[in-house]
Amino acid sequence: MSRVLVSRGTALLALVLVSLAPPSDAGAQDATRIASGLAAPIFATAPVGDSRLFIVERNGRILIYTATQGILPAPFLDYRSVSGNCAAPDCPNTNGEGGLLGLAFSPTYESDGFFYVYYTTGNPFASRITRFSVGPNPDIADPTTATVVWTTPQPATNHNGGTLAFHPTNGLLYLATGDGGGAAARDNSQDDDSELGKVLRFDLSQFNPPAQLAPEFPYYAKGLRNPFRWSFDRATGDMYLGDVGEQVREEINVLPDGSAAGINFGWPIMEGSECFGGGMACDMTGLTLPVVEYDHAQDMVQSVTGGSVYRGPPIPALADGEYLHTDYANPFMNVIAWPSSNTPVDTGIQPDAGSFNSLVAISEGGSGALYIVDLDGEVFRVPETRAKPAAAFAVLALLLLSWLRGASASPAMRRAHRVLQSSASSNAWASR
Ligand SMILES: [Ca+2]
Ligand SMILES: [Ca+2]
Ligand SMILES: [Ca+2]
Repeated sequence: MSRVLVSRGTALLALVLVSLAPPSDAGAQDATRIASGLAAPIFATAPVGDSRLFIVERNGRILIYTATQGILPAPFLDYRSVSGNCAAPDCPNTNGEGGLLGLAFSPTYESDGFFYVYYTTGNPFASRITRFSVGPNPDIADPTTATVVWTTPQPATNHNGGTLAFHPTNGLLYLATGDGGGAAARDNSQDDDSELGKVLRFDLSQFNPPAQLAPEFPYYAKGLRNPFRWSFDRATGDMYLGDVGEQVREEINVLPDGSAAGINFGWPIMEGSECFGGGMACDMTGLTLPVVEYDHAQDMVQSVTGGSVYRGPPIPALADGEYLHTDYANPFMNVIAWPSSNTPVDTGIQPDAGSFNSLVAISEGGSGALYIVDLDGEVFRVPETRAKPAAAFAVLALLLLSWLRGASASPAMRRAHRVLQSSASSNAWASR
């Protein structure tokens, strides 16, 4: 095809596209940026029913956001080493994939004021759960109430997991741990005597400080590599675990509520549905495979960020029960409607300001609204509407234009490559 023909074809196509374009609803699918300029925000949550959003900064602060006041000037908690509120070696240690990684409010927070944080600390490196209490001012926690609940040694600074949460009804605190990090630590995930690479459950009614609390044994589930972000479906109690892969696959795993202890997610025997080896025979007997897999090369992914099931007020953007999730290296906004479908659907959600860069959480506020946390300093609220037809139309238009121009990759693919390349060198959660 000659240059002239391409040019005419492109112009003709553009005319056709303009004439067929759907009514404009620009911005309808945009996520609202609610905060920027934060210091490495890594998670957000709130007590059920609370209108405030508690944003966790990796270096050891927890900030409060409200719709009317924005980020409150005083942090809810400052547990950074520079604050004077913690003493080494208990302060959060941000080496490798470490830091203050998770936050969970007591199911009875309104009456007991307890909240629990998960962080890496110390020298030698360790993972820890510590309990705090809110102070007389409901927007300020009391750092002097720090009470260590549980600690486990970490063989390396990567693969520490990052999320802890209370089951929506049974009162137990759940934590998912990574394999510990480094090739030598992989076997921890299948070792029934190691707390690493597991889902652990804690019965806090048995907590008697200063003695630390042991998790349930045998552990609830095993065979995880680095389940950095996971969440409960608050309506069903099912656990959705994003498990960061090694060389070829990223995983979304579902652990149905009420499952007996002993679920084995397969690492390092399997990476996704492929044999990994890891010095172990590839025997799939009794293993639970992921419900969704992303392929590193084909899907331009590197490090899954498990998200949340939408159970908020009815909105057009997300159907009740859809699970929104993403990837640290390729910030897509996909949903699955498990268990009826495990085929990811692109929501087309984009930010209204700033950009999606290094997404480390899609988590729930107190009403069930979802928030997207970007480690580069931004936090977004998921929009109430989404323009599926417009998004589909745009993709179709881009594909047609690419074809006419003879391009080998779509703009979306090129964007994915660019994001992947720009983040590869600093991607803490995609360690290999
Ligand atoms: Ca580790
Ligand atoms: Ca697995
Ligand atoms: Ca950003």
